[in-house]
Amino acid sequence: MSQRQKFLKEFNTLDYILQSANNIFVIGHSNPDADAIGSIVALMHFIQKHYKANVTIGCYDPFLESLASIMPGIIFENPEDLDLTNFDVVIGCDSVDRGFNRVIECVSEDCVTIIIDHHHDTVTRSDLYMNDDTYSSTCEILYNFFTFTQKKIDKKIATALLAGIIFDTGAFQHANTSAETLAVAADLIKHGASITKINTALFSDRNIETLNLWGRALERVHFYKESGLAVVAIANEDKDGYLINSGEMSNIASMLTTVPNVRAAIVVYQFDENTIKGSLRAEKHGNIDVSAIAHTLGGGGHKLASGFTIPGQIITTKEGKWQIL
Ligand SMILES: [Mn+2]
Repeated sequence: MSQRQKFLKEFNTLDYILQSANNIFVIGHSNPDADAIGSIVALMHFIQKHYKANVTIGCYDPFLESLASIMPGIIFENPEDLDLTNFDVVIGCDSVDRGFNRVIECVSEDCVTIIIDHHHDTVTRSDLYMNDDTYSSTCEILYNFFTFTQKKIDKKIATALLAGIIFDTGAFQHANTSAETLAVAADLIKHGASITKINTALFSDRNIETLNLWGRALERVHFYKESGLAVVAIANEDKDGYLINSGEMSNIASMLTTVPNVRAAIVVYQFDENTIKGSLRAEKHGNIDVSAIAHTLGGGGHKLASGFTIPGQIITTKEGKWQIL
């Protein structure tokens, strides 16, 4: 593992920029996850608490309502609805190639651009650049900035940061969970963040019907040791008349990637009578690009999360195997 960057010089500059800024826009990536949302919400609260600048947060997609119980009253502005030339500072948090890259093309010439990220393959660049993939999450980098300034963290800030950390570490199960990550989480709990409330919010879309379906599906997951792939198919008869929701299926795939040695998971399911969908998720450090697999089936997405839709039927054989007709 490479040496972790401390960003002390950058943090000093960032603190100075925030002190002199008037109008700041903080943006998370499209189709935002809890790290993108947690980081921009935490940064908004921190700026409002300690600096005089105006702060707007947003994303090209809406706020996840499932997180409203832990981050109440949050409203995202869509950059398309804003005059981006009004901002003197724009900050992109987490996976900045998915949204922030578009924002920086529309800002005024003297606007200061800032990136805080933990994705090694990022191509978007900025005036002030803090990106290091040895951090579990963007929220963990932000925590270090907040403590560097010696300005106070309150319960709202701690909750938003811990939500991002819990989400990006798969609840502290992925290999990106370092001793530092756990120390940060412990401190955020001391500041009032609740692991229980965060976990409930992150997994609030689960219900008994979903869990029953998961049970039937999980019984038959096949793990291919050589490739590190976990694969499962859900045929019509497994659904027991239950109307499948695609989000639930991608949750199964995500959960499978938290199992040790699983590098990627593929969940194939009968969506309706003649449509099969697939949900693919890769473990962050597993070095598998699942979008390449999805592409071969006409689908798409990202390296870590993608999907496809094909016509056909999943047939379960007597031996408990399955095939697509
Ligand atoms: Mn992240």
